[in-house]
Amino acid sequence: MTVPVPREVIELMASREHRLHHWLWHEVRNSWLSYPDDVQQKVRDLGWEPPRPALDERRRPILDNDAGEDFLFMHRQMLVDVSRMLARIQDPRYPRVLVWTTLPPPGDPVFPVPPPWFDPERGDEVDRRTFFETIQRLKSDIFYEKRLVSWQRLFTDPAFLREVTLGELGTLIEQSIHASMHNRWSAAPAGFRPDPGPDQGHTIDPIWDDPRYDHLADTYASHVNPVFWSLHGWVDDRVEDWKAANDVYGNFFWKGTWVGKMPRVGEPPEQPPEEAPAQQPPEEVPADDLELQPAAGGRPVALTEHGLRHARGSRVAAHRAVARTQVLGREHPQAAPPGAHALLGHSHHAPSDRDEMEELVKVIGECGIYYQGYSRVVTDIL
Ligand SMILES: [Cu+2]
Repeated sequence: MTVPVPREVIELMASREHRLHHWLWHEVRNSWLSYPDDVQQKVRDLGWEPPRPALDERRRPILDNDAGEDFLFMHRQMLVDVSRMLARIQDPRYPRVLVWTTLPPPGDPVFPVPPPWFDPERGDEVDRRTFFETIQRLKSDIFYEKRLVSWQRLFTDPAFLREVTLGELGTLIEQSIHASMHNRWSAAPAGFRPDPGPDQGHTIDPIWDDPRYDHLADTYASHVNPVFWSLHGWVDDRVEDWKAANDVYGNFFWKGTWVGKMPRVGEPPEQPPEEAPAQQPPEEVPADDLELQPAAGGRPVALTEHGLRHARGSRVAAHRAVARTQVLGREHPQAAPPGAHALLGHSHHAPSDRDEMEELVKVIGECGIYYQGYSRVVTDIL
């Protein structure tokens, strides 16, 4: 993998604050209904109660509470933050997130599928064997052809998108194609991070904060890996497809906007400002350029009318090109709170924010209830 991501972006994503935030966000919304009352109370006291749990007591996905919107919204914020940072750095080798407009097929030179890996720490012998076989299957060509291609077709099909709420769509994507992509493109890590149980002193050892630890199958590390932004770019585009299929526009449609507890510094004003800040005029990009590099991130991109008429490809491509301009909307202060990773740009954050997250790790470590990362792929959800 040779995606030339600027070093400082990787280092920031690898910071302990970002790792803790992403890990905790996934942990509490997935495990909330499995926690005993006293643990729930401690999580609540720390300000991290998820308004919409993602899994029920039996750890099955909840489809009807809009938790899927939280999933889509929170990861959209992460993409916005990375995009903003890339826009600020302006490294010509990696000017913006390389969003996957379609999933890379087997043999893709830029995004090859790393070989399956074996987790020696996992459960008993049977567990380890089963898990290896799952990873092996997710990485196979046949899985791409049989599952990924059909999921991709389904989640981009306007007829299907009209049948589901955005919350249902988010959950279906999260549990199936999203979890599969995380595992499929994950490489063997140098080591397996243990849960913060008693042997770990109920904390996560700082050795796992090394920027090289970017294991795509661990929520403590996945967002450090550039493949994360590419695959979440694909996920994020489904929001725009859903909007197009359902005649929804603008950015005021969100019902699920939970991003975890936000840092206290740089808090936005309670009321949105009277006037939205002046937006930069969209940069015009010729259609051909857009085709060569369909990825767009923090910098607004618009096609000229001429470009739109001549854009090769279908109406869908034209729609996506237009939808991309709405990256502006994503940054509208009324539409979105600062990203979950609003620590970006705030080098002087309050130490208490991190202390709170460390405390929460301890609470979870002591109760010993964990979410099994992305390894639980639900293939029969649809
Ligand atoms: Cu995530």
